[in-house]
Parts: sequence; C-alpha cells; structure tokens
Amino acid sequence: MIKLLASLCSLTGLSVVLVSAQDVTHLEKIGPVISIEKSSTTVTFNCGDKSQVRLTILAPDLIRVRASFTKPIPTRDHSWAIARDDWSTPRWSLSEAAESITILTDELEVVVRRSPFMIEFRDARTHDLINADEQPMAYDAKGTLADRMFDPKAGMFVAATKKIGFDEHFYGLGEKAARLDKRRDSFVNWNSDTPGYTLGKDPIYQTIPFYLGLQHTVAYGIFFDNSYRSYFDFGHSSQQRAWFGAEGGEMNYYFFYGPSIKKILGRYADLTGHMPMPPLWALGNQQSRWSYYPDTMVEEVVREYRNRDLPLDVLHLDIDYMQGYRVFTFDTKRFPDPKALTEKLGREGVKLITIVDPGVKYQPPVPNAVQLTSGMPELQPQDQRYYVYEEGIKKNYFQHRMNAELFIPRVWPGEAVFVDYTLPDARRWWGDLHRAYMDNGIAGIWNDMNEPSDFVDQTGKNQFDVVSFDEGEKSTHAKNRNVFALLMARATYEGLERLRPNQRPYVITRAAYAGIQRYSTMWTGDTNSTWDSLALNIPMFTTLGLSGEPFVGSDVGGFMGRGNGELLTRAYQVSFLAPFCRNHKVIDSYDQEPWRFGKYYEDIIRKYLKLRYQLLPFLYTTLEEAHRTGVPLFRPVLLNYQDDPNTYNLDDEFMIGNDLLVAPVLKPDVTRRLVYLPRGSWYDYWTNKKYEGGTMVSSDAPLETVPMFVRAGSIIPMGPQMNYVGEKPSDPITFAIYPDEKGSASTTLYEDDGLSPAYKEGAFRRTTIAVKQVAGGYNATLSAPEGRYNPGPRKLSFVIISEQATRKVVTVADDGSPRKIEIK
Ligand code: MIG
Repeated sequence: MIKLLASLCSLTGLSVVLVSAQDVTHLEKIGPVISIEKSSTTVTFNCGDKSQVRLTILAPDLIRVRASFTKPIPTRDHSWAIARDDWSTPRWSLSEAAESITILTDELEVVVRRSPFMIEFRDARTHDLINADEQPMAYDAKGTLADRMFDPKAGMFVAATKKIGFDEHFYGLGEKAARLDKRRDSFVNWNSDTPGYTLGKDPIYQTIPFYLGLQHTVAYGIFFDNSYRSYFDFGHSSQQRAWFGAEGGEMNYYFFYGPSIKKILGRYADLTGHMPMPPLWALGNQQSRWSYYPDTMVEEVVREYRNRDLPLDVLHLDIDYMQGYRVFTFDTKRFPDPKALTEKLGREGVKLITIVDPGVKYQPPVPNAVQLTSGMPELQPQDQRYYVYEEGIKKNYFQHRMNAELFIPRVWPGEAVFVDYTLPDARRWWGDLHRAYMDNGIAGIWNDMNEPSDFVDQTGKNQFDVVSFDEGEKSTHAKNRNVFALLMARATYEGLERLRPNQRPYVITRAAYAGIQRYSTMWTGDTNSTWDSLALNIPMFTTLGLSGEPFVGSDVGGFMGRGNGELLTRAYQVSFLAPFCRNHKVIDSYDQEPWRFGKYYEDIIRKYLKLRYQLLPFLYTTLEEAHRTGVPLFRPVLLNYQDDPNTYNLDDEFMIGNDLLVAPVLKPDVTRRLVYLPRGSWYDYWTNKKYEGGTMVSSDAPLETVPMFVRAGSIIPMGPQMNYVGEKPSDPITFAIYPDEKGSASTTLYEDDGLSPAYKEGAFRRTTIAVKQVAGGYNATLSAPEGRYNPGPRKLSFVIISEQATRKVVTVADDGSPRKIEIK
C-alpha cells in the first residue's frame, strides 16, 4: 500500500495545486434538507445526499457551521485552536416554513433555505443581509481539486462560497505579505519558510484562517477552523463570489456578527484565546544578530548600547550559541558560563533570549560513549552522546513515517528529528527541557524554523507520510503541518510556566495557527532591507492585529540585504511603537545596530527609542486592552473609524490604541507626506498645532520627524525617560492632556507588577481620569482605582497641551485615592 502510494506520488509529481485558477462551482453540492433535528444548542440538517450540517448557537453573535459530506457528522470533534467550549446557550428560537428554516438569536437571524441548501445571515433587528452563500457548500468527491495522493487520509476538498457585495472589503488572514484590504485577492495557507519574501508572496509562515468582511460599515467574521492546506478567495477567481476551502478535513466555520469589528475581535479572542500579558520588559527595545558570539561580543554590544545612551532591554542569541546547533545545549567555548553571563547582563538591565528550533540533531550515541552524569547536561560535550536525542528516542516522542521509520529531515544540525507535539507527554517533556535555559537565567524563548522548515524540501513533500498522534487519530502531515508551530509554542509556554511559575512566559514564534496568541508573540520572519519591505510592515502588523495576534513586530531595518541609515531610521519610526521592537540581521550581511551608519542617524534613532520608553505607560495600557478585549494596540485606522470609508484602504498610517495616529515615511528622499486624519480634531504631536480631521493634511516629515497626531479628547500617560524597564521607578506619571472642542479629555491607565501572573488574580490598578474645562483652567478627576495592585508612592503630573506655547502643569503626590485636581 505504501509502496503503491509512493510510486503514484512520483508519477503525479505531487504537484502543488493552484486552486485559485480552478472553478469551485464544479464541485458536488450538498443535497437539499430532508429533515432536521433540534437540541438545546444545535440544529442538525439531514440532507438528500446523506450529508449532515450542524449549526451550533454559541452566543447571540456566534454560530458554528459544521458539515460532513455524504456521511453523518462524526462524534469526534477536536481543534487545537479552540480555547473555550463552555458557552452558556443564549436565548434562541427555531421556526420552520415550507421553503426555509430560521434560527433567531437576539442578534442574528440565520435563514437556511431547504433546496438548494443555502445559508443566509441577517441582522435580527433590521433583517438586513450580512452574508449569504452564493452556492451550496460543496465537496470534491472525485478528487480533482486537491492532490489527494499528498495525503491519503485527508479525505476530500471542501468549500463554501459566499456572495460578494459590490462595496465589500476583506481583512484578516493573519500573516500575509499583502495590503490591508484583501478584496480581489486570493490566498493559500500552508506554513512556509520564505526568506526574503516580498509583497504578493504567498503563503508565508503562518496560517490564521480568520477573516472579516465589511460592507456599509457593518462587519462580520468567519473563522474556518481547518488546519489542512486552505484557500481563501475574495473575488479573485470570480467577481461574484468569495470562497474558502481546504484539501481535507471538515467544512467547519464560525460566523461572527459585529456589526463592530472590535466586538468580533473580542468574540474571536473568547473562542480561540486571549493573549496573556507578556512581561513589561518585552515592550523594551531588543537587539539581535545572526549571531552574537562569544560571550564577550554579547557584552560588547550591551556596553555599546549603554555607552551610547541607547535604551536596551533584551539581547538575542541566534543559532550559533549552541554546540553544533544542538538545541538545549550551549557551545562551551563560546559561552562557557551562561549563568554568569546572564547575571552580568542582568546588572546592566539586559535580558538574554535564546533561539530554539524544532530540529533535534539526529545523533545515535557513539558505541561505548560514557553516560553523562552532570545535572547540567546542556554544558557537557555532546559529540559522543546528545541527551535530547537520546531521551526523545527512549520515550518515543519523535515523528515517524507511515512505514514506522524515524522521520529524518535536514535542518541546521544536519540530519535531525522532530518532536510529535500532538503527544501531551512529548509537549511536557519539551517544555521541561527548557530548564537548560531557565536555570541559566535565560529570560525568554524564540522559536524559529517551525513551519516546520526542512532543507530537503520546503513544500512538505518530504513529510507527506509523517504521522502525528493527533489525539489518537494518527493523522498525516497534510493535517498537522499548519498546527506544528502552535503546538511547539504551547509546549514551550507551558514549560516556562511550570519552570518559573512566578514569571510570565515570553515566547516569540515565526510560524503559527489560529490560537497562537495564547502561547506566543510573533515576528514577521525574513524580510528585506528595502523600502518596499518596510512599507509592508504596516499592513502586516495591522492585519495581524485584525486576526487575533496583537503582539507583533518585524526585524527593524530589515533582515536580508544591505540597509542604510535613512532606511534604518525610517524603520525605527514604524517599529518604535510596535509591540515587538527588535533590530535583527542575517549572518552574511552588513551590520545594522543603531550606530552603524553614523551619529546623525543614531541621534534620531535614540530620540525614538527614548520616546518609546516614555510612552510605556500608554503602550502597556493599550496592550492590556488587547489582552482583555482582543482589540490590538497597533491598529489600522479603520478599526477606530469603521464608519469612514476613507480608512478602508488606508495602510500607510496606523494608530496605537484610540489616541495616537502615526504616518511614517516609507520612501527615500521624502521630507513631507499627506496624512489622512479621521473626523474630529487632532494635535500634531511635535508642534501641538491643531487640525480638523475628515481630510488629508500635508505634514512635515524631515528625517528626524515621523508625522504623529494625537486625538483631541485624549490623554496620553507617559513615564520618565529610561534605558531599560525598571531602571527607575515610573515616577512621575505624566498625563499629557489634549482637550477636545468642549475642553474635555479622558483616559484610563493600567498598571501591574509587569512580571508575575498576579494580574490574573486582580493584582492590577486601573485608574480612570477625566478632565473638564472650568473657569480659569481645568479640573481632573481621578476615579477610585480598580484592582488591588499598589504601585507605591509617586507623583502625578498633569499637563494641558494647547496650541499656545504656555502649558499648564500641576504635580501632585499620588496616594491611590479618588480625588479632584485643579489645573490652573
Ligand atoms: O534558516 O537562525 O527567520 O531570524 O536569524 C535561517 C538563523 C534560520 C531564520 C530566522 C532568522 C534567523 C535565522 N533563521
């Protein structure tokens, strides 16, 4: 059987399918409704072709659609993405008419037409159409669309088609090298190692099969929870329809109704998990290089940062810190005493992060090699025996092919093996292995190559018959590739939680599947040091934010190729407000640390890094909002102004939270640019000059200036300048107050210990402040703080910003009690 498969594969050449060029309308369509069954939370439709469709009412604005073609829905129901299944059933009703069946919740009216089987989602109050099937759900019984030889267990291609509105816009799908609005585009999800990718390259590293549709200011969301290679077409192959499908698995999607995108993102976070708070220092500036070694060079980089008065919280060790790329070891010549190193750097306020790849060096022990006895195997010579390989073999945690052979891909260590992260015990083992890092004071873990990349072949061909345990299903690569990184990140996160229960884990990943935000932050992989690549940062970061991944960033200055001072400076003017701000560079290219192009550029970069640290109270407050509500901090303007069509294609500017709008320069030799300001009034951050929004303004943008505007009516909480988190207390907190037309402004400030998981148990402080204009000045009202975290005594400073040069400033001692402060 396996031989036969293999020869068939070589005959067919396992071609990668170009489904976008195919016509999904030729698929078999699901049969008409014959009968229905109702339970307290579901309606099941039995169809003429023996197919079954089940609608589950999870919330008034959240309906799951699950279909099984030509056979009943299986009882097995498992997804690695889903975080929650304990939904309390909302009020809903069912009514049957001759032509259709209607499910009604407080927010949604779902109309299922019996023949042909078509689903419509309407607003329960207005009955307006939100989204409708263009054709019945469909499947490929003949196997013409998917190359089923790729995975004999995959089953068939499944697809759903949706009508496209004349003015409908599409957003989301996670990490895509694409513009913000995805209308007329099409995409494939198949996690891929794609160094040097440019606009239009698809797929790249991650799979987040979640998108938003927006038409006439009304938004809905669709999460197609299927980990097989999947396809999304937003009017590319036909102007009539959007469709999504996958090369196997179930037609299984969740329909979210807004109408606001923010509400959908909250529900999506409820369903697939909220991002936990990372440590506050993760918002600090980070520096990396492939690779800094030995230890003295690491110290030199840190010294350079400190001597030059440049802020730095984190330094990264790329793959050369290991013994011959063996994960969970240190090269003892380059890093003889990693613990001493992390302690030394710790005194400088710098933390170390190590890269960890999934490839475990394939290394059967040399005969008669002595068993290691040390409690610290990571610091022992590994050339005779490699403890990670040996333990993994003994426990049988590595992946095998269908014919039971060990799967041996080639990655950085040469021949290697991969862990089957679908095995709970293997995940636990992998997590516990991080003791090798935690015991040496390593602060966080950077997961790379987890698509999983394989030098033998990057398309997955070499892995097609690799079997994963998958909750007993023993499924193959076609199903498991896209969740590999999710499960590796999960193993890592849970390991860090166990090893250091009093500290928040900090994990960074390259590849992902939906749900990744529960375990890991991300960066956008191997970009280029080009202006085009820089311009991609904004639609990519904002799109990730619209896809449930708030903690994002990109190698500042670009990864591949030679940069220059102007590009690097402009890159910092984008990333100094991105959650992940890390300069990183490929091994064989030119140096790119902030000082490498001379003092002129370094001085400007310093200014932005210093400003980032001053803005930490504001950034941290918006980050906590992302954790709690699913609404990202790095936002497309449209997220705050969903009713303004001028924002629907706007992806060369962004907002941080609700209040700060940034319009970076993304081209060389430019010193001025147009900025769209939405309705309301705006203050130029640099000059305090006021603008009326709802229009384009021309803004000065010499190299030292990134156009930046503050929404009138907001208050930006800021801290003192510092060179690393914790260098000094956040004292005073300065509230920069930008009054609106009525003289009012308000905000909240979120604080906690920045390090421990105690915030989950209420150890935080949320302070609301509201400012009103009164005769002769302003009154600020501090509410009674929420939560039981006490930041200790400090001063609060209130600054009224106005176009006039005179600034009113009042400073008071903060004792955490509600009060009124007069600013005169
Ligand atoms: O095959 O670890 O995206 O950030 O420096 C390249 C070496 C492997 C790819 C990562 C990049 C990292 C590099 N890695």
